Amino acid sequence: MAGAVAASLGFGVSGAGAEVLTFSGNICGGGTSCSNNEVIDDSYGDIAGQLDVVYDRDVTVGGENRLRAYGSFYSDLTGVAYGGEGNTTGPAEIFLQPLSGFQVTLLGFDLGAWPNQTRNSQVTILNGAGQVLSPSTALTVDGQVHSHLSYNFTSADGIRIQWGPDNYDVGIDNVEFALSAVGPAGVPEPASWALMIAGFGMAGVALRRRSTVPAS
Ligand SMILES: [Ca+2]
Ligand SMILES: [Ca+2]
Ligand SMILES: [Ca+2]
Repeated sequence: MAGAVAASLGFGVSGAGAEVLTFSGNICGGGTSCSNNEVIDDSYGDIAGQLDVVYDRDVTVGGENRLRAYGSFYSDLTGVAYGGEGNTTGPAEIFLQPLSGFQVTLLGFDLGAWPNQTRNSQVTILNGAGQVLSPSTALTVDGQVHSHLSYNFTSADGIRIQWGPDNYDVGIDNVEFALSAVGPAGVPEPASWALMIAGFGMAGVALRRRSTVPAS
């Protein structure tokens, strides 16, 4: 059932391929299509047992954990998520929170500006523990051609995408990420031990070789 729902939302459940949040389809009102400005379902993007996607229109205000959908007019994007209902104090956030045993890799996303106007915003990427992976970066988003940002951050704590304070006239789309299993912590498997021992042996060879190089 979860698989069928996920498939209908346009992303896969497993495998090596990237997942993309396109903010289109039946993702509002508990699984129906979105009117402009309608709240996006909390469940959109979630993958049972693997990932919870958490939306927040303003990380500096408690609660209000939602983003809203808009059909068009954010540059050349179709089906966009935005944060504010008017101006917000802080940035909006999409938190890609892997469940136990999984890690998430953020690959990129698009930003668009509403409507036909250049807009400014700031983007910060953090991991789930709040450590900054990409510091706050000022962006000018063209009103006709969207901006694409590419990343390659992986964390089992999750990835927080924050943009704002203008997250009302700057919307987000095509959030691309990949999920992968985290290896079990603790005692390595025998095969891993063999690899580690081989690795130590090679490190020893490298050290011996280096030590034979005459000092200059
Ligand atoms: Ca969710
Ligand atoms: Ca909030
Ligand atoms: Ca879209």
